[in-house]
Amino acid sequence: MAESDLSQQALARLLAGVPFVTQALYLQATTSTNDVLKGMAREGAPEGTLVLADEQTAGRGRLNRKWLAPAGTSLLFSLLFRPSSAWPNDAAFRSPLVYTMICSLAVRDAARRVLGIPVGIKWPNDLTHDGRKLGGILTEISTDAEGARHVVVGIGLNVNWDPSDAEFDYPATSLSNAVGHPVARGEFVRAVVERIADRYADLRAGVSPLREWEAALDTIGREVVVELPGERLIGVAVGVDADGALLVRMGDGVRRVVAGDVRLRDAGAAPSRRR
Ligand code: BT5
Repeated sequence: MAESDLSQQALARLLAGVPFVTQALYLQATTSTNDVLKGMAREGAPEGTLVLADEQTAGRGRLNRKWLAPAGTSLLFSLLFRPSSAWPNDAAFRSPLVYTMICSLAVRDAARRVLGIPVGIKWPNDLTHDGRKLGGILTEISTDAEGARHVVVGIGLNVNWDPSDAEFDYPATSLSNAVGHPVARGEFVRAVVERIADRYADLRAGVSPLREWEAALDTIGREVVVELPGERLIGVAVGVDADGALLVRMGDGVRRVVAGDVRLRDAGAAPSRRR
């Protein structure tokens, strides 16, 4: 394998001075950055701890699905939030989805600013470019022994590899595919984390990301297929409610979808690939 462009020293240098980041740990290979950070959180790691790996042997998506990426090709990192109940709009902090929202919007901001490309969001946690999956977010909320909540957000982004032939549930792409040349991972991760810091500061000040996130969803206004356990819904996604649940208009009214996989009906993703 070619020598990685990231290292403990490089990461520390890149993230020095970025507000919110309190410590950054680089791992050449690990199981899952979410699992490592959850362990650190239990041991008292401060808010703003970041763990990044060049390779994961047990990278996870939602529902224990796998996140797969060849070593050194991607951005695979997790960030720790410790929401305080003293903050103004406490209710907003209780939903794990709000952290997914600010982090998705941050990736979108960074892609526009650093690379000049549009990134969409596929409800609830996928990042897309040109209708293909570019990355995903896994947000996990836990409670410490003392009862305090903490949130670990894991971000996986395909950067310098071509996943178009990979056997995933949904067609995939990468930043380098989107721009036609290799992308500097360090510069990109810094831009994403800076934007997360800004958006988290806004959240703490009581600004909800909900409507901006809704506007960024590829899904709205489109005919969608929603896969629920034992049920498949087909309808038009008309918006999200105050909790971020997807509202799908069907023949017999509007259904509220809290969890589930959503596919655009005309996206051409092969359902036969689903596990
Ligand atoms: C996600 O789950 O999309 C969230 C992925 C989060 C990964 C990050 S990496 C850093 C941190 N540490 C972790 O262990 N996880 C986080 P979900 O919506 O459930 O999508 C999972 C599905 O995406 C899989 O079942 C595959 O079909 C597909 N997939 C797997 N790897 C992919 C890739 N590199 N690019 C595109 N699709 C992929």
